[in-house]
Amino acid sequence: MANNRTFTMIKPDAVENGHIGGILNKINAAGFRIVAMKMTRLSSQKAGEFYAVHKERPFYGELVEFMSSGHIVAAILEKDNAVEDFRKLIGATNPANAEEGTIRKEYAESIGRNAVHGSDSDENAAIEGDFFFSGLEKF
Ligand code: RTP
Ligand code: MG
Repeated sequence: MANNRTFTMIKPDAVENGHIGGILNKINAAGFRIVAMKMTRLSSQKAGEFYAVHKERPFYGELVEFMSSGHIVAAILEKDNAVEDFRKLIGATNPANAEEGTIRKEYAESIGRNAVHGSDSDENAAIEGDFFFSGLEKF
C-alpha cells in the first residue's frame, strides 16, 4: 500500500500555458489513477514550507518566487511503483536532459520552469499529499 501513491503539482508555467489537459492526459495514459486533485495557489510562505528541504540551495529564492507566482494543480496519484514510475514519466529536472515522450520534454520551458513536480520517495509522497489534502479527500 505504501508504495502505490505519489504526489504531483502542475506548476505555474504549465497552468499559465494551457497544459493542464495535456499533462493529465499523459498521466492517465501512463496508468495512474487520480486519487485527489485541486487547483489552488501557494503563498510565498507556503511555497517556502513545501520546498524547505532546498532552503540552503542557491535556487531556493527563485524556486519559491516561481511556485507562488500563479495557480498550480496539486494531485495524489495511484499506481504500482508510483513514485519511481512517475519520476520516469516526468523526465529529468532540466528539460534539456529529459527523454523523448516525458512530460518535461514536451511541456517544460527550463530547469526552473519545468512544468511538474513529482515526489522523490514514498515518505515524501505521503508528507506532500498531507500538505494539500485532508484525510477525507484521499480516497
Ligand atoms: P521537483 O521536486 O519539482 O519534482 O523537481 P526535482 O525533484 O526534479 O528537482 P529538485 O532537485 O527537487 O529541485 C526542485 C526544483 O528546483 C528547481 N531547480 N532549479 N536553477 C537550478 O539549478 C535548479 N535546480 C533545481 C527545479 O525547478 C526543480 O524542479
Ligand atoms: Mg524534488
